[in-house]
Amino acid sequence: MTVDEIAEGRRQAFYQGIQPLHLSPLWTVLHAVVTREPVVKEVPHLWAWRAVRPYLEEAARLIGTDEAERRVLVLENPGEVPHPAVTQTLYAGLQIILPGEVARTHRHTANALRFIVEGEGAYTTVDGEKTVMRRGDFVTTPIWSWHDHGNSSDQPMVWLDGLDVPLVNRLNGMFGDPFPTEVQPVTKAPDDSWWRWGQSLRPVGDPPPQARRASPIVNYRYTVARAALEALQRQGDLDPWDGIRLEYQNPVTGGPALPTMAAYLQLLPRGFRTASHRHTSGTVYCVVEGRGRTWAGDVEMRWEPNDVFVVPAWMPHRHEVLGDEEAVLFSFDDAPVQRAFGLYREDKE
Ligand code: 1HN
Repeated sequence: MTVDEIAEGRRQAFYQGIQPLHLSPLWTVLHAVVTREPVVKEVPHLWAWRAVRPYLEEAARLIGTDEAERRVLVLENPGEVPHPAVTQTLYAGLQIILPGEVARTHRHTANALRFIVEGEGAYTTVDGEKTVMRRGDFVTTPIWSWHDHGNSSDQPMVWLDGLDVPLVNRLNGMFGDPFPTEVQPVTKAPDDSWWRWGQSLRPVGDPPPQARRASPIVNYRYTVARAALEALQRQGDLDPWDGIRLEYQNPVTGGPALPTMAAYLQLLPRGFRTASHRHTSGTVYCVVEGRGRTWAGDVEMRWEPNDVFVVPAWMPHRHEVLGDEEAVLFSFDDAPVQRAFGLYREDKE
């Protein structure tokens, strides 16, 4: 045996010796712990509406909301993530609710957002404010708010749910409660929060801004956000990486709509090709209008309306609009968490 082999043998014996004490050497793994840049195990993926929609319908035949509580098909990242999850920190799912159904009231410490993909006329009630939703509306359900859904229209409704469940679970922060009754009482007028906080006005006597880490606005209407994009498009003011991208703002703080998740509506003009960039936040996109393709790393994802796709953290990505229409994309990410702890970075090409 060489001197090196003898030394290695003594080390191996040492590692085995300390194992029963639940000790391990850092020096054998340090290079895998402190990497030059993030090692991201989630992968890009697209869920095509055309492929998924029939299974939502079938799910609706198989189970009612009374039994399921929330009838959702989870968008599971094919890479390595703590399931259910679409990225290391974010959860996404498609929820379907049929005419006459109710998804009973509960609350939890996970923050939730919804983006309406199909249908018109179902409602969500959030802490006493009932909002009737339409395609393209963006609805917030912040941490610990009571929420229930119902469909009193004559058509199914489908929306994209986005939650910070994987993050909350990693932090051992998940708590949840059922409400005493299936449907919570409606105590506020329709669009109450929109009139109270959504007009660059704020109720006198409101708690200080820092007390509202989540946006008080329940429903950010598509008609409003879309009109803003249209007005900006007319000015031709395009960001090379994002086209025209607006963030749904918490009007009280100027910060993100939810403490852990930011949401955006973005317009890419007809034929537009963005430059490539990457950032430490992972992003989930939902196509509202138009068609095109997105490259994330070397994966090409072709999209059309209602498709959902995920771009992992730190992966270079760019978009291209195809056909003769402009494109509108909704998206949400975990940038607020990244920023809160000084972790956010962006690389532009
Ligand atoms: C939830 O409460 C809803 O309220 C949807 O619609 C999806 C996924 C995980 C945990 C809670 C909802 C959810 C969820």
